[in-house]
Amino acid sequence: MIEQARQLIDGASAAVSFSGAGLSAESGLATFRDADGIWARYDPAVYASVRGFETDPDGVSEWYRLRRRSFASAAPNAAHWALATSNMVHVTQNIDTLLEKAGAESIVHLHGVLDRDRCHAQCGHAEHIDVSDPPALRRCPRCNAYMRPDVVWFGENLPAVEWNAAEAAIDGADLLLVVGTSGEVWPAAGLIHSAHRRDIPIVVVNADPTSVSPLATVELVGKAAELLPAILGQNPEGSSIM
Ligand code: BV8
Ligand code: ZN
Repeated sequence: MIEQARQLIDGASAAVSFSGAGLSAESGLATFRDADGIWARYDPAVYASVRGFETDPDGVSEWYRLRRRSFASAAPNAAHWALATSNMVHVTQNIDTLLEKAGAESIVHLHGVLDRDRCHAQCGHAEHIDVSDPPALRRCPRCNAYMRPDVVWFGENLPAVEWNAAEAAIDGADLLLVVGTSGEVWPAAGLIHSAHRRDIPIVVVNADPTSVSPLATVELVGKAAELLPAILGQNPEGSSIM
């Protein structure tokens, strides 16, 4: 299976990676839907939704403050390094910047990033955040609405620029590498289905089978930090075997 995956990837000239929380799990960042995942402790309908924030802006801001601090100490794992040294376009649902830290170039964050705040009233004001020293709930200096993490909450549209870039990447891809996602969040998950309709090879790397499994040309069940270096032709330190 690893050999088959490697051959498919070696034969591609416009491969795209599509990743979720499982890519960053071995960097110590909790996933969403695993038993010890974030949503097991915090209901996403409350903590990652507009209604949740407007009901309890301080509680949601404090939750993101905790997550920001945990992001500050996280480092890329071998899976990030392996992806970074491939010349793929990286479409990710993750709001961490571990792919950037591993030196990956073309990255599309479908659900935003955690090192930026924006005005909740969308007046246009946004600020970079030092995740090692995250601020508490505060007002927008321009229009006085609340500032909130520049991430996409349930019930919010995805940013048009990123969505269009992701669709264009999938439309031009000749292979899709899906890593560490349960494929349950839409419209992001729909990108995997679009690739499947285009009949391009889909390599899935995931710790468990998911609803995406039937779409896979090859599915490798296991840890991304072990499997990605193997199928992208590097040893775990990230240097090429070739
Ligand atoms: C929208 C950002 C239009 C913030 C997140 C009913 C049916 C279908 C859809 C809907 C529905 N009702 C509502 C919807 C739409 C909704 C949705 O999809 N809901 C689902 C859950 C039912 N979507 C939306 O609301 C989206 N917006 O549709 O806009 C609109 C406008 C107005 C009104 C209505 C609609 C916005 C969705 C974005 C939400 N934002 N997060 C934050 O992060 O704090 S969601 C969150 O889920 C993250 O972004 C995360 O990335 C994403 C997906 O989760 P995964 O990354 O896949 O993580 P998960 O834990 O699920 O899976 C991890 C996998 O890794 C597991 O399979 C595990 O086995 C594997 N793994 C673990 N360890 C490893 C590993 N694999 C390899 N190696 C390991 N070591
Ligand atoms: Zn504002």
